[in-house]
Amino acid sequence: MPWFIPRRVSHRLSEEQVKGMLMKYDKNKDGKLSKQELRLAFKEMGLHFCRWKAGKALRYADKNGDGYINEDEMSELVQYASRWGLSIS
Ligand SMILES: [Ca+2]
Ligand SMILES: [Ca+2]
Repeated sequence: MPWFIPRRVSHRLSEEQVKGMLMKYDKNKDGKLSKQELRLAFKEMGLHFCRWKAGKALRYADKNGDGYINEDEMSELVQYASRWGLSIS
């Protein structure tokens, strides 16, 4: 399946659900997602090219430029990442 065609998901996840899932990957519990944490999250959600996508999503959503996704920036991240068809594995 070409990577640029979003995978169809049987049910749409709400933004809150996706946020909750992503925050489970905050391994060091600092309340922010680093690029490594994001990459792991994407990988476990079944995304291909997770390293590349994590970098792209981080650059897009990281509004204050600190290299991490905090709670405020999470909405941007979720909206951006949802185009890739996130799913619960
Ligand atoms: Ca973290
Ligand atoms: Ca940030």
